[in-house]
Amino acid sequence: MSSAEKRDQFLAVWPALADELVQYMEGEKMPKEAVDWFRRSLDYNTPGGKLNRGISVVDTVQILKGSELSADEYKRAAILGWCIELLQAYFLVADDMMDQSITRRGQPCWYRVENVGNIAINDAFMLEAAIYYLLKKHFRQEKYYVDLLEIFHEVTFQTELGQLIDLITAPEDVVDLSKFSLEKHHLIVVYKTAYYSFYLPVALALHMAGVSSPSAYQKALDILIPMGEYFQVQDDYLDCYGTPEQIGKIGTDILDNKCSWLINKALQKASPEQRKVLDDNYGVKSSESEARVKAVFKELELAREFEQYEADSYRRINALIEEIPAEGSQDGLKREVFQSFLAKVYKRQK
Ligand code: DMA
Ligand code: MG
Ligand code: MG
Ligand code: MG
Repeated sequence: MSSAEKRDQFLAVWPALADELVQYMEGEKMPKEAVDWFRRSLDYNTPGGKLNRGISVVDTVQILKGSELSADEYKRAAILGWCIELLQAYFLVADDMMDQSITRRGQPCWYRVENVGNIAINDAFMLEAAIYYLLKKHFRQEKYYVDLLEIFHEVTFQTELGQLIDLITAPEDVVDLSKFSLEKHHLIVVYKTAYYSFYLPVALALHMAGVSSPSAYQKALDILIPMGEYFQVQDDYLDCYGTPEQIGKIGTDILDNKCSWLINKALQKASPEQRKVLDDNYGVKSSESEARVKAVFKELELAREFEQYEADSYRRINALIEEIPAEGSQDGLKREVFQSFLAKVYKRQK
C-alpha cells in the first residue's frame, strides 16, 4: 500500500471518532452552539497534519503481528493512533499561543481564528480530554488499559516539562545567548518532542500486540529518543529554511529567542564580529533583525552543517537499529518497526 493510501485509510477512521465525541456532548444536553464549537475545534485541529505519529501505531502493530490486520484490529490500532493525534492537537493549539505563531498546517493557528482567541486554551483541554473518553470507550475491557492510561499521562507530563524548559530558556525580554548550549537543546527536544512523537506510538503498539517485557520498552526507548532528537533538529532547521508552503507554518524561532539547533551551531562557529550581530539581533521582534541573524547563519554555512548532522544521525540511528537481531529479539521487537519509522522522517521536507 502506498503512503497516500495508508493515509486515506487512517483518515477514514476519524469521522466516526469525532461523531462519538460529539454524541457524548449531546448526551450531556449541551447547547447546540457548544456542540458545534467542539466539532469545529476537533476537525480544525486534529486531522490535517502529516499523521506520522498516528499511522506509526498502525504500522507498528501490523509489523509486530507479521500478517494483515483484520478490519477490527485495524480500527482499534487506528483509534490509538488518533488518540496520539488528539494529544498532538492539544499540544499544538497551546504551543502556537505560547510561541505566538501565525499559521499551522497551511491555515491560521486556531487561537487566531475569528472569535476563538483565548477560548483556544479550553479547546486544548477538551482535545486532551477526548483522548481519555475514547480510551475508556474502546479499551476499558483490555488488561493493558491501565498501561495505556499510564503511558499517556507520563508522556504528557514529559512533554510539558520539555515545553517549560523550551519557554523559560527563551525569555521575551532578556536575550542572553550564553544560556544556550547543545546540551540544553538536547534536554529540551528529548522532552518536548521525542517521547510523545516517537516513543509513544511504538509503546502503544507494543501494548496492543501483547508485548510485556520491560526490556522491549527500554530498547525501543534507546532507539526512539535519538530518532526524536533528529526529528526536532529537522524541525528547527525547517523553521528557518523551509518555506511556509512546504511546512504549513511560518518560522518563529529567531523572533522568539528559541534555543534551537541552528543558533547553537552558529554560536559554536561564530567569529567575535558575527557573535555581536547575533547578540544584538537574536530574539528581537523585527524582520530586519531576523534577516541579520539569517545572514550570519548563511555565512556560517549552517545548511551544510545540517546536511552533515543529518547524514551522521542516519548512520548512528541505523547502527542502533541493527543491534536488534535480524530475526527479531526474544522480547518481541523487530528491526522493521524502527526502519519503517525512520523512513517516514529521513530527509523530510515538511
Ligand atoms: C513543538 O516544538 C513541541 C510541541 C510539544 C508541540 P515547536 O514549537 O518547535 O513546534 P512547531 O515548530 O511545530 O511550532
Ligand atoms: Mg511552536
Ligand atoms: Mg514551541
Ligand atoms: Mg519548531
